[in-house]
Amino acid sequence: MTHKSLLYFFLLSILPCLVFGQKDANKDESKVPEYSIPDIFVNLKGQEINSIQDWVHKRRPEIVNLFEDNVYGNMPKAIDAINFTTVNEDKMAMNGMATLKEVDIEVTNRSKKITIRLILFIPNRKNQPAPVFLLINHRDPENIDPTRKTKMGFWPAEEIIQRGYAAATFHVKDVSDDDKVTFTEDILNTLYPEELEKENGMRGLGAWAWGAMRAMDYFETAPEIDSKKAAVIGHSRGGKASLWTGASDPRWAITISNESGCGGAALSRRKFGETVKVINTVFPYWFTDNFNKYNDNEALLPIDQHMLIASIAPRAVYVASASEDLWADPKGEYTSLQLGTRVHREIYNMEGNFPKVINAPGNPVHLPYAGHHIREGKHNLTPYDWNLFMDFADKHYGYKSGQ
Ligand code: GTR
Repeated sequence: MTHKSLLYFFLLSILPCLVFGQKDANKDESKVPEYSIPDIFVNLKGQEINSIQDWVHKRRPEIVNLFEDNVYGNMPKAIDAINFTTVNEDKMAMNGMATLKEVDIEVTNRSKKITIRLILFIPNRKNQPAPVFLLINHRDPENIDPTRKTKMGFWPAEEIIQRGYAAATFHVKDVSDDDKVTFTEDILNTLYPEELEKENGMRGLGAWAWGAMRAMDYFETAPEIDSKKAAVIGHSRGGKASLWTGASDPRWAITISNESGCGGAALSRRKFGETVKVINTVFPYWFTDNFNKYNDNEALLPIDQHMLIASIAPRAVYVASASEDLWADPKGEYTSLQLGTRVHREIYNMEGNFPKVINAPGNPVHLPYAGHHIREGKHNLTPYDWNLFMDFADKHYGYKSGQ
């Protein structure tokens, strides 16, 4: 790591402690309050949901709307034009292993434009369209260096290519800066300014998910990519956005959340580690304004995060945690995965179940429709995590590495 990225990393990790005191957060299981969570299988009209029909037409759209109104904000659909321009191509990238494409995704709405730079490595060995992993990158751009002079474990693009997958990523700054003040730049001020006026309007995390969807728009046009085998992945705040992407856009075959915690995979009602109030106070620009109503009032939420996972069904979902990352509540993430994937099992009759109690580190659980692992160590996205995500994708796609 360079000095700059070390400093960035350091500031990112201590900022919440300075502002809100991670030390004061509840990290004691015995202090988790009694809570009861909303039932996935009963809709707002009180009807029982027990068929695929009802899930697809009644309950899933209702849940996605509840998340829009109360958590992540409206997801604008209006786009007047979208254009893709390859601005750089290197057919001999990574010592000939891959083709690098840097693609400008230009989106126009009401004559205003924004551009997202997609970085994409495609394996050269393949003679069929490659399945792809898209990383929503919120960390320093050197983590996704297209020149590969800097290589970071956060995005081990060489390993992804070696395993036969295309490696794609974009920086969230292209859609909405990860900053209290400047988050409105790019899509919010330019394409959808009306969102900023609404109490349920799009904010930062929603904008990042919107950006991931535009990458999918590109994959659908790219002959080298198998867009039906696309995984969206994010770490931490990026993992909150990746879950929201997979929940609201059914084009993703696999949705992966790495240590996404509060507002991501973890159940809000457990109040373990980061809470709704803390996250809304420290990051007021991530969630829609309505989410503030639930500060210290989680019981009032018409949803909890297990329903975000449920909204991904029947498509695959993977939740990963780290043993020392109590701020993100590994148990809350796991419980939410167990509960949310009831839709896979009970509506879609998919095989396999998660163990009752979270497995120890080193024992990933890879079911046909969902995966989980807990890594020994601290909050981070590492090659260890990536390799497990690829193991899961191999199995899920029935796809052999390096094929
Ligand atoms: C923390 C924040 C978490 C998580 C994390 C990250 O400061 O409290 O919700 O998103 O940042 O993105 O690494």
